[in-house]
Amino acid sequence: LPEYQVATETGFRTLWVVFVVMTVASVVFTGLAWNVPASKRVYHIITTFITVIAALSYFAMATGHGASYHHVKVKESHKHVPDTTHEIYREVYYARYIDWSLTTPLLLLDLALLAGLNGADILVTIFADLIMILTGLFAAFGAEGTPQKWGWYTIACIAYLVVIFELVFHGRRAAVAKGGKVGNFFNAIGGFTLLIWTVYPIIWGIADGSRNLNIDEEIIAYAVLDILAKPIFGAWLLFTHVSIPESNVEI
Ligand code: RET
Repeated sequence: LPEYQVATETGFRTLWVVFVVMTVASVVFTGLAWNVPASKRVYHIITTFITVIAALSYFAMATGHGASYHHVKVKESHKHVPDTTHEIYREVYYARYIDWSLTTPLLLLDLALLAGLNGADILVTIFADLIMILTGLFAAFGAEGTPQKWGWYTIACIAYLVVIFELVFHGRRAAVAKGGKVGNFFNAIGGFTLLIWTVYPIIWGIADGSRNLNIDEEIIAYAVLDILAKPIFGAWLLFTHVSIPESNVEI
């Protein structure tokens, strides 16, 4: 009999909680946008898009949309029992990848505008980021026992290294050159971002990759990360931006 790995009550409750958090953050960020002149609203608008997309993605997952089954045949080498296979159907929330393919470029745009990164570097950063998320999606549905799954994962990690390289080298240099408090703030919020983002591929490896976390535990781990990476990151950026005139974006 195949084994089904699915969310239970705990998982669904967590998805609803994050949906509410993302919705409240979207309302608060919109309110903050109205309290600054239109010329200072660029970060507010980008950051509100991020939490709105997350709210939609969490609504989909909490109502049972946005997930598909990944079928895995695991070979078991029992003594005296040759070639036994064990079938697993594990839920994969592909809605996360749709969310991430839109929100991670927007998060990077927030950081790139703060640093004052040039157009070429912004394009490379966002291109590498899209490759990371889309190859991560292929990894999630990749076949085991072939190079496919971990091959895609490796490619995604290389793309992630390009994103890190852009932020750490070009981003920091541009931010420090802007003078004032921008350099210090970019180092702080950029460091926070790298720390949180780096936990995603680790959770992926333990949950989707090797199935050492059940679906509920996976939902909870990503919930904590998503709240840190979107509403907490966003609130920090918006409140600090208002007090640093050099962080203004001229468009
Ligand atoms: C995957 C798996 C493949 C390898 C790598 C990954 C990285 C994902 C990251 C996601 C960040 C998401 C954020 C969401 C916003 O809330 C796709 C998990 C490297 C870095 C910040």
